[in-house]
Amino acid sequence: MLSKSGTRALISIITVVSLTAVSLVARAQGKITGTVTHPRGTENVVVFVTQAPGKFPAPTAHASMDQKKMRFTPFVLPILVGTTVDFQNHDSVAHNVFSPDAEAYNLGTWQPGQSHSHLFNKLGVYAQACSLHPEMEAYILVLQNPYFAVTAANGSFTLPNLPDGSYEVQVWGKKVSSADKKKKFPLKVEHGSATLKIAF
Ligand SMILES: [Cu+2]
Repeated sequence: MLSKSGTRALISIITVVSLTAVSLVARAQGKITGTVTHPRGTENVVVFVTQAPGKFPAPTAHASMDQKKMRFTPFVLPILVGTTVDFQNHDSVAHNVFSPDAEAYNLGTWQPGQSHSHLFNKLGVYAQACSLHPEMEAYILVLQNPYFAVTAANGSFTLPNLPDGSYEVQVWGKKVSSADKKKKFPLKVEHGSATLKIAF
């Protein structure tokens, strides 16, 4: 028989062992990586799961789109529907933000150091423009689920961990034709892992 303190010690050892096991399992979680090859460029292409089962709560953390050195940064920003984006101005001149897409908004014009926010509640692609600097542009993609990534310059990407199963993946890029944007690529996740080659 164990004494009371012996039992308590044993329980804490079991707790530590099982917590370690849980974190090892989490670490053993695989990776979902891939590459996009497209004749018109592979950088700044959004790779996203078309439809994932379940409902995804709107994130409390805001995403951010900056205006810096007379450019929108990043050029393309994928977000989960329900996300608020903070539009910042880190230049020494005033900037404006508007979009002609979906409900079409104009957030106004504001000074360096200030920011304005917008909540994206509707799926779709929203071109971002500045009425003061017509050469400025960027895109916000409002998506159904949080499983998306933006390609690096060499076309590589890593998707967030997805539950095992079969999915369809699509891409969006400014230079990708509308026919190519409609193409769906199968993605099978097994033991948390998958490798995907998306070639056009
Ligand atoms: Cu501007």
